[in-house]
Amino acid sequence: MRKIAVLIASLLVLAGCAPIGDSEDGMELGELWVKSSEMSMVGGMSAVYGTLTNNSDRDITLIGGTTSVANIVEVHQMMMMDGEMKMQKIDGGLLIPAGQTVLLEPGGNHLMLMDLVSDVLAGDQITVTFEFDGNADVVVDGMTAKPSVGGDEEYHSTDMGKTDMDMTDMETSN
Ligand SMILES: [Cu+2]
Repeated sequence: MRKIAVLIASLLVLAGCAPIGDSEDGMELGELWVKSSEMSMVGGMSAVYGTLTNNSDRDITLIGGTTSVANIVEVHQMMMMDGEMKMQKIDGGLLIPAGQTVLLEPGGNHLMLMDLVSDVLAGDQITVTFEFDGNADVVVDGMTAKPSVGGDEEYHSTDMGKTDMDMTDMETSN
């Protein structure tokens, strides 16, 4: 009986250790890209998309980021406001629940790059640091810029005056 008890005890120790190693580095980022568009010039804006997978057993929140190509990086969501889809900063960041994957995609959640310090042209490669609460920050090198395949719904407008208004709305929501 004693041998069995010892064996069970050591199995419990092994089982208890495994998830800890896993949660040391819980975030897995995939399919990352940055949008190139007519808005992605110096002083303009762009956005980063991809998948955020939380492999840990705890909740992790994307709270922001940094990149050499933009002065301002914010976590945004799309919201229906006054009958229109508009983007808005997510106060407190984007939650990625334990064991789940959250998408950053055109028309949905995205990491917003504003006040660009250099153009983001198709084929350019940039470096972005993702900042998390509950996980170490993740630096991604060589993120490629390409036009949005889903259209430019976030910034689409029928005239430039409308675009200016949307940008003002966005800034005042900060
Ligand atoms: Cu945005």
